[in-house]
Amino acid sequence: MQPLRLYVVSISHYCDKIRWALDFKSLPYEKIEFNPRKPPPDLKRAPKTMKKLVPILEDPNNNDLFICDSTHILIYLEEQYPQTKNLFPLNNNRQRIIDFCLKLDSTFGLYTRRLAYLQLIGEQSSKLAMVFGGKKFAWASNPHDIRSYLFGYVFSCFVISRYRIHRVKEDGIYEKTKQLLDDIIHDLGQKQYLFNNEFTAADLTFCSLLKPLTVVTSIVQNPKYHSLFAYDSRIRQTYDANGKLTTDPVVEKLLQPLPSNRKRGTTSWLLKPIYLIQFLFISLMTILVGYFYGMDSDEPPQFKVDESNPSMTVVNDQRLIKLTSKLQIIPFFIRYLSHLFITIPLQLQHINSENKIK
Ligand SMILES: N[C@@H](CCC(=O)N[C@@H](CS)C(=O)NCC(=O)O)C(=O)O
Repeated sequence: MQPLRLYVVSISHYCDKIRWALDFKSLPYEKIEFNPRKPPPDLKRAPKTMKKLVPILEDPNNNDLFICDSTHILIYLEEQYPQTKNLFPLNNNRQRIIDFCLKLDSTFGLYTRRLAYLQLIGEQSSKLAMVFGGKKFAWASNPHDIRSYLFGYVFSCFVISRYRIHRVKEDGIYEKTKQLLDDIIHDLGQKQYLFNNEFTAADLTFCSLLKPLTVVTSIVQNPKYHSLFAYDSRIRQTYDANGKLTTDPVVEKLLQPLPSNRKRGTTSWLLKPIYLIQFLFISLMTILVGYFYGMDSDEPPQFKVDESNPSMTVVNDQRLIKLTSKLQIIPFFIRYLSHLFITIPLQLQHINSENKIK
């Protein structure tokens, strides 16, 4: 059997879900790093209609078939390689497990990603340099390097715009995430697994998509959710022996808890007037930008949904950023830097306020 080819971005929790499934099933594979700005040449062979979102699996043992969307990939692996360990038991619960995974992909996974980005950008945007340049540039793994700060600002603008991090509060993402976590706690009750009293794709999907919440202080520190993180470690210890070995060092570093929030009120009195001027300047810019460009524009998602099989549809929330002329770059940065300095701290305050993290 030839190794399967798995196209990934290393920080993606959806990609890690497939890495985990392939390891669990002991199927041979090679990972190919995907750069959205310069997709790997091999992907040119993929059907034009396929969404260029990873994970993407290419199977050289099946006429170089390409398949995307993590739960669709899990089902494919199960059907194509039935001799491997099972993730969808062949009983009444099979369809329920598939529906459960698809629902988590279209909701929970998108929410945890937005919350983790909000926490990273709001607390230390220079950490984003690690995500996008951590492998190429040594300085990128030091969030205190001035270059990381500058790159962090630039990347933050793209991430805020692409994942609409400035709208987390308005979209009720924190509340929806907590509701989902509460539902899972309720479903799990005293059970070891989500379905069938055995490890299934449902446990694998939930634990994979939970990972970004590791950096979201208000969730991790909430005693209500400790049992869920304990369930996640138990599942990983038993069923993801390779998880620790294969975790990307950048991801590892990124998932390390951030230093607790900067203490407020300790600013030197000499610096206070500078902060005040900065604050007034940014506030003014924010009002102007809001007036001219409409801060709350509610563009619909731009990744087409495959409607050929409605019961298998997966929703995505990314926006494509199209800067067609150099002239558009300036208003783009004015708008999203304003969000970075004004809106994002307010958004972070919203998710931290409940637990009163100081
Ligand atoms: N519903 C998809 C989600 C895929 C997705 O959102 N992939 C992101 C990585 S987490 C991606 O491809 N990002 C690259 C980009 O935004 O260009 C799944 O279950 O696989």
